[in-house]
Amino acid sequence: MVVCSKPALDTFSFINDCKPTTFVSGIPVIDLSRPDAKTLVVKACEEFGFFKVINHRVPIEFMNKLESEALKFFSLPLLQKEEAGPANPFGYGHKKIGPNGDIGWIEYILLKSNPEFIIEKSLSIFGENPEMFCSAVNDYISSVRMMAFEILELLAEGLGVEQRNVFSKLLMEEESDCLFRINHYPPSSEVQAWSRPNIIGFGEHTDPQIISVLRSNNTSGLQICLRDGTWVSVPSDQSSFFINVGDSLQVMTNGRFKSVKHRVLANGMESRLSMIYFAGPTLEEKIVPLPSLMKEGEESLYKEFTWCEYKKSVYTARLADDRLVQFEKLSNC
Ligand code: GA4
Repeated sequence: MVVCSKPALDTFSFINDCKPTTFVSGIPVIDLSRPDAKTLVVKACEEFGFFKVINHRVPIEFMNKLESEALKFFSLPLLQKEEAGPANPFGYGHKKIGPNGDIGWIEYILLKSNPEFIIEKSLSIFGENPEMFCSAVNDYISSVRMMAFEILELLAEGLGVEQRNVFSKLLMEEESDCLFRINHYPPSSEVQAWSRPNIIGFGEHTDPQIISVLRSNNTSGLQICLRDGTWVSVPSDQSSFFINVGDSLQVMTNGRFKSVKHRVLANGMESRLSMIYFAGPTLEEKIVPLPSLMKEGEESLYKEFTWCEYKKSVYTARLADDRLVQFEKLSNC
């Protein structure tokens, strides 16, 4: 668990300037078994860049098993957690997020999502007994990956694109750059939450990939930013998934969908545990608007770039930076 002495807390950021409204009914909820799911996902991506998914067919046992393995991992002594390697970017990290000075009230493990990589990391952490952790992560990822395919195919259908797998095929490539992250936000009551409310767990940012699939335990903390700039709290729901539109999908839809700015506050009495699957394409993939989505005469809002180029710029930026700006055609950057 992250141990922060009181003076160390001064280096963390706090939110003072927002009055989040909790809105339970406002967040789009998509029942994947409904025949109109394809229309609803498109609407949700246009209006929020974010939605909740129910009836997803990911077995609850996979979610529970991974949660309990993750909690076991985070309760290990710091030295053993560090056996997973420092998060540069893959491995175990605490407080530091990314390479450019962002910090949060958090510890995490960031992994490539392919089974070989998971086996390697599990071995370095758990030595002779890596099986439980390894199988929990792999079972969970393979099931969530199928759901991600389904959602991306619904999106293509809802957008009226003939090629149903136009987005999902990007993740199906063997070399696709999908990541998996488990975040643990320890209780901030340890450091007198009453006097320092709203500690930033994970600062505001958009996800660079196509979509991200998030599942958390029943501790709230996630907030999304609406189009009008209002921050709203997302009520937690451990049996559902939350989908974020990422920067790449914004570009592929030529701005029709917007990647959602989000953040996590760690001001609770209980720890928050979240697991996020980041669906990215191969490094060589060109991130460009789908020609079939362009109306007659419509031009791309963005300069052409590959996922590899975008990633490079992502890792030279700060978490909160608007990283797409430099790829916009009208930009002077
Ligand atoms: C945000 C989304 C994913 O968690 C992540 C993050 C990455 C990291 O933690 O290494 C980044 C962040 C994320 C975007 C800006 C850069 C890179 C931290 C950071 C400051 C794994 C990703 O792909 O981009």
